[in-house]
Amino acid sequence: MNRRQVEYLFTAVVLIVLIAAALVNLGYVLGHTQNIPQPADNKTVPANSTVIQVLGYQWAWQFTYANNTTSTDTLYVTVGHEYTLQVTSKDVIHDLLIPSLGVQVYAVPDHPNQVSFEPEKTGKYIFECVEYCGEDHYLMRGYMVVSQ
Ligand SMILES: [Cu+2]
Repeated sequence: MNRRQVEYLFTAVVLIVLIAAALVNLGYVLGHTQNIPQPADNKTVPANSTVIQVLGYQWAWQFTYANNTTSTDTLYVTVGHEYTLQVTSKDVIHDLLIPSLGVQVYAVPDHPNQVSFEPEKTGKYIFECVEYCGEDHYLMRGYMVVSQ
């Protein structure tokens, strides 16, 4: 084999490896994204869902409930009831993560995002901002209290 043939062979082998890796990865991604809600159907509030307004700001989370009461850094919900969080921000981009629910939603100024969920177990669950948003970013955390 001359030098040119070796280069063709090397290029072909690399291409085959990359295409194979891409196909494996694509299969994995398609197999694991079936149940993720898409942003397009993320603007209508489901029937029987209670809306809670969520405002992120440097550096706290404020929750406003249907009866106009508010709480800061603690989210109060009831088990077995469906909620819709409408999330926005007063200043910079924040990102609300509630790991126990698998809920993560960006808080973007002038661009409300929403996510719906139904807590299934009572307890106290941590939530936090997972988008670096300034020097006291680490303080943007609190608890979701799920009561009976
Ligand atoms: Cu933040």
